[in-house]
Amino acid sequence: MKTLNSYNFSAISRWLSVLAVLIAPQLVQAAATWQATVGAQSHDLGRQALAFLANELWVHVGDSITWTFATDEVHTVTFLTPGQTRPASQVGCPGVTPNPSPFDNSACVNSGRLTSGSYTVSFPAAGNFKLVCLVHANMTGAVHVLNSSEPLPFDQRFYDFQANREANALLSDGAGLEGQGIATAEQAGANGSERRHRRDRSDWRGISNPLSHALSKGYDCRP
Ligand SMILES: [Cu+2]
Repeated sequence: MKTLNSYNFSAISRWLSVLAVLIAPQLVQAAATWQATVGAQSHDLGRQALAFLANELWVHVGDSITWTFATDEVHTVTFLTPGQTRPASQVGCPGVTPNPSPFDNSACVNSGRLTSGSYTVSFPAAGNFKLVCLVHANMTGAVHVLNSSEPLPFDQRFYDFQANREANALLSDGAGLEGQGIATAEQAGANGSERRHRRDRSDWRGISNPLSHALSKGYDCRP
């Protein structure tokens, strides 16, 4: 015969299992997918911004970033392994890698040459990773992957704001060259991008405080 105590115990343990199921997912930080864009263009297609927008992102281990392509100019999203010689865009890693692909420096990841669609890369390990476009030598970006215990300095809204501001700046750099042909305007975009990256050239490896690093680079943290 069951005692009142044993009924209570089984009822309590049932409730505890239900609570565990309800609470556990809240305790595990959900992996986020961040959004970024590859390049931008003026409405008349005459000016191209050759840049990753936003150019630099901080994410957590396990997060992904989806890069959207929406310009007539072809670009790639490529992560080379340390020391890997930069291949031609038609050659790639060699080749392209599946969408999505993980990147942790151990194997090259490459979207291939795209003008539309999107490409997603996940980041299973902490570290600082350089992003390149194999079509445009000066078109680079950076992804800082932090452990989940570390706070992220910016949210998606900030990156969207940053991306817009950067695109406008690069496209207006090219505006003065309108009428001299798309190649010249593209060059202006490349130069704009180069200027920006020269400012960014301080080595970002081993950053201990990403926020102050970002602030020191003049990022406006109040979108
Ligand atoms: Cu490019």
